[in-house]
Amino acid sequence: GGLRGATVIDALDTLYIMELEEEFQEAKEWVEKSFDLNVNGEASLFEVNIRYIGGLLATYYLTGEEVFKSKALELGEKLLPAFNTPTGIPRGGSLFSPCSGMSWSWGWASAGSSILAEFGTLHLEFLHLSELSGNPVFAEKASNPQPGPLHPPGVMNIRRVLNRVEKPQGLYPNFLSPVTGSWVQHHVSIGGLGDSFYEYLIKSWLMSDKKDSEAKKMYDDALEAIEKHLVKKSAGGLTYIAEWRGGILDHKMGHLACFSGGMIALGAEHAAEERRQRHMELAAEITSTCHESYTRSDTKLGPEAFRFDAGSEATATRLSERYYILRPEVVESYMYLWRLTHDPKYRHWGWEVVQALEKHCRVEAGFSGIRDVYTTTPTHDNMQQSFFLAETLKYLYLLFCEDDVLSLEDWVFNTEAHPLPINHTDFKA
Ligand code: DMJ
Repeated sequence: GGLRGATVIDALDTLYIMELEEEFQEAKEWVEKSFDLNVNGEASLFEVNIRYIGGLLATYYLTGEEVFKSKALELGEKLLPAFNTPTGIPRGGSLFSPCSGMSWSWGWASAGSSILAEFGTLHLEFLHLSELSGNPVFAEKASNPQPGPLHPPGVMNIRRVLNRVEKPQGLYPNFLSPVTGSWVQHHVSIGGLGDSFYEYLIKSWLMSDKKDSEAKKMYDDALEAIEKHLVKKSAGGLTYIAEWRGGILDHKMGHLACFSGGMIALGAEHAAEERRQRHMELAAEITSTCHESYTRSDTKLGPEAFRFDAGSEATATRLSERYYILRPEVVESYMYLWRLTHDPKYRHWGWEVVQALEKHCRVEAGFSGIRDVYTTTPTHDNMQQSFFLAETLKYLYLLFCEDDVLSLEDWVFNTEAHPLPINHTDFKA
């Protein structure tokens, strides 16, 4: 698609971790010789950040090879104009053209609004860009560089805007005006459009070696509101997280929302005793519900969205929601839950996914998404999403590795599963 080389760059750290040396060298060579920042076409700020910058940064930290660091920094610089809005919050679907260094957004992407999961999923990478370059501009506005244009505010400003705006019942709606800094409509979701914003709050705190208490408080408050208003139990006893539309619940969970089992477990690890136990249970229950969405299908792969209404329990009710595009969120939660509990069921569940992928998604040239998980002879969509190599296969691999391979003590995974080091106090040394 528009993201030229996304699969190569998204896969770099997976190749390295899996010790696929030949393939890694080939990919590295591609980055050195063919990843031309000036002719790379157009991509959204979010995609460029999580795929290209995240992948390059992680590979730099794993290998120490300068080429990955310098390409990541170069890209970071080119993204800065996207922050040039009245509030400093990038517009939704912000397009970025490395050639001109300009950014703009398609009107249709979000009718000019900013999307929570997009502007809320920059923090981890941008803090590393500032740390690596010694240039505060990515994190905060640099102090009046003279001469030259005034820099827009960096990524820390996004939090300030979010802390100022009133949250309905403590919840964060998915669309915000980049002009006024207020919410545009009241749709709340822990799945698509919202998801990685919550993930980046708890991971910002972890990445700072637990110093970023503002991020932790924002995460705790957001999760409390989610528990209070969105967490529900179905008639059949399955725990799920519903969506919220101006106060009305939509009893649906997207595949994307299944990452939350892992996130809540990760946060629970570091919570006070009473919360810790409650959140670990919640994480395990959500993960089990997502597993049910897989086991209740004919392919043993889960649909894009599943519902808990009109008699349905963790199954898709609409034709348009029956597809599976090699998404990682369910195995992501298995990996976290395995590492944090060592309950062998998570490895069993992961193995079920491996077998289903082999059976239904493997094609001659790689793996493909399928159009309907509720048939034993699904048709392929002829697409191998870049996150399949970046995330799905990496999380499956880590599920069966020893805990010290990319230990959760030392690394946080960005939302595309690219590992970034936790900033231990002796990190520089
Ligand atoms: C990935 O690109 C990222 O994890 C993103 O945050 C949402 N999910 C997709 C894969 O499903």
